[in-house]
Amino acid sequence: MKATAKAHTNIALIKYWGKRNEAIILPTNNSLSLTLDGYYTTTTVEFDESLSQDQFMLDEQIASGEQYSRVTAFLDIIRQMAGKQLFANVTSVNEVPTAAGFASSASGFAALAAAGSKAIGLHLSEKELSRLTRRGSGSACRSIYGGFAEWEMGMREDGEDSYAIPIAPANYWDIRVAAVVLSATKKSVSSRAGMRRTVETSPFFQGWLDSISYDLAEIKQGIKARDFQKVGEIAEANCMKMHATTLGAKPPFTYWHDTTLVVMQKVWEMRSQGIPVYFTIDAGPNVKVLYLPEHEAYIEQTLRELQGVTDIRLSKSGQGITYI
Ligand code: 2P0
Repeated sequence: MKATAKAHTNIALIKYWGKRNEAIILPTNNSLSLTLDGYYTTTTVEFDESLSQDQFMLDEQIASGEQYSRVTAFLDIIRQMAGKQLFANVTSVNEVPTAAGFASSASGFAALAAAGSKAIGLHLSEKELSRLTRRGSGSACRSIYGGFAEWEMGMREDGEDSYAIPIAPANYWDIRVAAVVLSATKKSVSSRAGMRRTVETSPFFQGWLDSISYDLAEIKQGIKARDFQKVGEIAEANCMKMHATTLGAKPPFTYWHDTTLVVMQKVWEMRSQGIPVYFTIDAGPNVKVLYLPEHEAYIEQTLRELQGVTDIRLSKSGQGITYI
């Protein structure tokens, strides 16, 4: 009744932004991501008849509050699926530095779903595992797969058709991502709250939704042809549209800081000099820069010299779920 799984985080190139059902996490649009090799969570789950409640150790500390309640609520789903009323010992170790601005919830829930479902004796297919993982955190359902993955939003109210599918494995194409760490630390609107406010109040939200099918079709063509310029252009434009929805919200908000714009402008400047380099930004101020290996040294050096940039973390395409 014990299992250990490792899952990597992912960066969305076509963003998940908006829910049609918050309780079971159903999105308003498909999204597409690249799983990253450097950032992962390793989780062990052991169901134990002698326990009277779940225990959750995160990075060698006893977790409480929202972190604990999200884990127990997720274990409840696993218990219900298995028809077993057993509590569990959960131990998670994150190798997702929060400073780099990657969500540990993606790797965290993917690892928890994989370890938890295996430990309790469920034999889930990858599709079933992705669908389960979605209930913990939406973006996590894409981390079941390595390389490029697409989360199909589905149409059903019960979420049975909302899960990720693999698009191309990690070794298909060596695309690199540099996470630009900024010194700014001001706490921003959480992605859950930001999504909700945007869906409910932004007149730009419909425009965002209307643009998704074109962006998805184009980026998938770009991936198929290994056309970096096409993939980069679409990913950057999609990110800009997502962030534009927040400016139209009531009250308006943005995840960008002054240094966010400095990095964006530097990427545009390098591009004007003929270097194929693009960016994407999630629900935070940090910028993720996309490039090909041959430009790594120059891009890293250029970004490091910017004022307000404290670190650059380089990453490659990563693997899907593994069991240890
Ligand atoms: C994404 N983000 O596609 C988008 C882009 C942030 C910006 O998924 O409420 O933590 O747990 O489903 O997955 C962040 O939202 O939200 C996110 P929940 P999640 O990666």
